[in-house]
Amino acid sequence: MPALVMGVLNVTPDSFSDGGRHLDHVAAVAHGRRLLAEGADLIDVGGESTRPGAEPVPEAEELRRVVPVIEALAAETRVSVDTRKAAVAHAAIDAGATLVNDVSASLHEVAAERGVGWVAMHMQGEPRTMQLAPGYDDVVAEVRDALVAAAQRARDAGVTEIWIDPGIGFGKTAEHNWTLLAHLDALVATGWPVVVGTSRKGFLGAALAAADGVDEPVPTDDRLAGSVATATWAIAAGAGMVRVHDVTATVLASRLVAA
Ligand code: HH2
Repeated sequence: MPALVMGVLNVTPDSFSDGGRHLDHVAAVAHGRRLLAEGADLIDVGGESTRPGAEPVPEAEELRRVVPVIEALAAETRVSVDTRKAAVAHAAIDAGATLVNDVSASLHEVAAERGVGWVAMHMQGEPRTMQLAPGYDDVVAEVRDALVAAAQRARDAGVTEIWIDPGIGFGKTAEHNWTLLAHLDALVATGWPVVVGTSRKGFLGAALAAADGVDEPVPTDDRLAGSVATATWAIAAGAGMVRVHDVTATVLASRLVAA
């Protein structure tokens, strides 16, 4: 079966690649429908940017951003909620979300209580400060061991659908990101299904610029080739799901790898 493609829908003013584009609920739902028409298997709705340096969003504001959008889209497809807050996860589930995409890897009890799936993503530190000085002795082993421990906690709490995600760009240098991608097999070998999100991230902007011989990182909208190449790489290494902004090309890539 081809790897699942999770389409990103950020209902935020400040997300690094699509911030401000879908703040209005009507525009957000329309964009979610477009991602579905492009072949997304599920839509990941988020109301708080977790880009490096981002300030936390108050709970009421995050609820206001995501709940109406989830309500509309959940009638048409599977929806995950990208949040670090238990109250937002609960409200999203009430609105129809069936997967908690948890960049804090701490909401497994919500998933257990409500009988929904859970993505445990690895992050060193928190978004405001995570890129100041990320450090590991052995990034692959440390990320793997933290994720396996989180998955086991969730299983013990009663969650039945558990995904692990190395958290590309979350408290990691570009070199950490590339090392994790090069050794994704170590995550796949744990037996827990793996999600990977590289889409339009900064390390791709830098690598694409270097490939072109320029100093300035390639802007987010021009990172398609890097996003699809790394999603394809992740799928070939055994990832079961990729989280992407550019759905059409990634769905084709996923089908090609399966073929
Ligand atoms: N990356 C981002 C957000 N959520 N969730 C998972 N499971 N894995 C990821 O790699 C991941 C994620 C960051 O990307 P984006 O949503 O595009 O930007 P922002 O955080 O600025 O809204």
